[in-house]
Amino acid sequence: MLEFIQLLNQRYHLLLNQRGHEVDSLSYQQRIDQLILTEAFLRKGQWLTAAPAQPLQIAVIGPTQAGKSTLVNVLLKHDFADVSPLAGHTVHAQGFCLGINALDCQDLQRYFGRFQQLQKADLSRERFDCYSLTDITEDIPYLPSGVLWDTPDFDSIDATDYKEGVIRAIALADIIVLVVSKEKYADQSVWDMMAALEPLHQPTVICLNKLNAGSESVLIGSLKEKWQLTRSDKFPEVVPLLYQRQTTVPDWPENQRDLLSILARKVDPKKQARFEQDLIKKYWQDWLAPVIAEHQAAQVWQGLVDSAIKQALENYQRDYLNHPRHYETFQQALAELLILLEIPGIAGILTGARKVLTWPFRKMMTLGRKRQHIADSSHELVLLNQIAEHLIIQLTDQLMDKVEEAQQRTWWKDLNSVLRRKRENVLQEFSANAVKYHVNFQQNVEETAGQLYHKLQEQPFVLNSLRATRVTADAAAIALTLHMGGIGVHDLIFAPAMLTITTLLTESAMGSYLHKVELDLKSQQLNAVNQALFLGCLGKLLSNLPEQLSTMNHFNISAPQLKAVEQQLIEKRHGLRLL
Ligand SMILES: Nc1nc2c(ncn2[C@@H]2O[C@H](COP(=O)(O)OP(=O)(O)OP(=O)(O)O)[C@@H](O)[C@H]2O)c(=O)[nH]1
Ligand SMILES: [Mg+2]
Repeated sequence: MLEFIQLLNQRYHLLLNQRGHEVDSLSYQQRIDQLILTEAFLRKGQWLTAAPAQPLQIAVIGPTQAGKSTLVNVLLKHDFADVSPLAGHTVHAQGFCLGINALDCQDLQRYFGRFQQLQKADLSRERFDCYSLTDITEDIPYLPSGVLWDTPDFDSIDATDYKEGVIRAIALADIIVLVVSKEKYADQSVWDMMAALEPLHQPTVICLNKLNAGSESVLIGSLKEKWQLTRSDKFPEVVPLLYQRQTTVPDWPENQRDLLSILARKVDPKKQARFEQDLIKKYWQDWLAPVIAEHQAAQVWQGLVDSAIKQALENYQRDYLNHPRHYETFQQALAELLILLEIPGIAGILTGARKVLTWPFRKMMTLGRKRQHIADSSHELVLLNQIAEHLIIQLTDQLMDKVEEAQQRTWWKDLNSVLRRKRENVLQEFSANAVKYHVNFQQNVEETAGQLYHKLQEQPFVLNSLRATRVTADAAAIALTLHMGGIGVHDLIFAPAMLTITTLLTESAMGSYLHKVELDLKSQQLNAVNQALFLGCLGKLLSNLPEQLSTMNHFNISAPQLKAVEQQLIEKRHGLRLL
């Protein structure tokens, strides 16, 4: 799941960069933020799974200048964190280790991943993907042992540069200390953040900083209202911190001395897995909406391909299989039959050929060469290639229409370019496969001739009258010439001798059998063309085109890939069902 969230995040990033002007960039940015948070929270889960007994993590978070660093110093009773009147002063997550040693927290590097741990003094504004850990040896009355994090703000103009570090620190936290000043507590950014954090279920405390004496009850009431509008969990404890004109450092109230230790007892790392699910569940549909929209477009495309293929097959039937003048395959079977019969009357005519070709000529004429020659002169192949070309023209037109529609315009536009780019390849592959089909299908033609031959053996009268016909000999010679590459298949059909033979057989007692065998052959042919060429080649190549859309512009996460991830969500995670 972590990998999938990372992939989704990466695709959203690319898309926002590439197509920021076309997409709803605000909602894309929001989703990226949610994905960064989720990724960090899942990393925490992995970190906890690898080593469950981790020190408590408390993060002090809030908008800029709210007094986060000041509060960290108040809690630590010492000026460890740097404080400044300039907005966006803290730009790295800075951890202070209490009751534990920074060396015991080395494992945190696994959580922070590409973020590098540095000494606090080495943190620089040049590089944001760093964090620091500092040992605190003093005894601190307000804090349980663990790591107290000072974090950068999430609302200043520059905050986008170091947002990921803030989110990493926030997602890591077992306890959240939200610091807001009286000027900032109503800011949308604060409540957006609190809404985003709800599924993480972190015990929270709010520090209301820079208060004027006497104003706290009104502000706390207003805070509560905001909280209840934003979140469905209980309004947390508020610690009012009065503005200190002289010292610039407020005091932590004595009556809240144990507050953070009490909250620490509520932390239950065993619930992490369930909370991860809550988080993913909250956003899943929304994150995947554009992915699903691509799937829907791909389905529409599949529908267009399917009906174009269906149309192509109908054209093939109309213009070849059922066309009285174009259909040549059965004639070929008849030609094969004549050769099989080896009619005595043709012996003389064949002599010439036999002289050149060592007998038996059927063996000599290697199957492949003969078939290749027949394929080269095939009208069927010309027609099949025309049908494929027509199909692609038709689909290109339909794609143009789709580009005009409002839905998924870029997807269709890009698919159109992919089709243009791949058109020649598709046609070439189709053409090569058509030859392969045709050569292979000669096998069926020869089997059909074999069937007819056996049937003729049972019909001595027809056989004899065939043999008695002078024209039969001519036809056999023509058939042989076809084998040797002397004429094309199409010439065969129109050779008067062949026409006579066909008529003779059709009108004989073999007539209905002949008809049946012809229908059989056609149905095998229709099936072979459909499976090997239209579905197996054209259909497949065209259906796969959307996969070739650039991941710079499209999510391009396939439906099976998504299904596998959703399955993971349902199955794993300690038997809890998510979706
Ligand atoms: N006088 C006075 N100043 C305060 C008080 N609390 C905070 N400040 C001042 O407010 C300014 C900002 O405080 P910081 O603690 O640096 O605020 P921050 O939230 O860490 O700000 P960033 O790191 O920039 O996001 C500093 O100049 C502090 O001295 C207070 O109670 N009294
Ligand atoms: Mg600060």
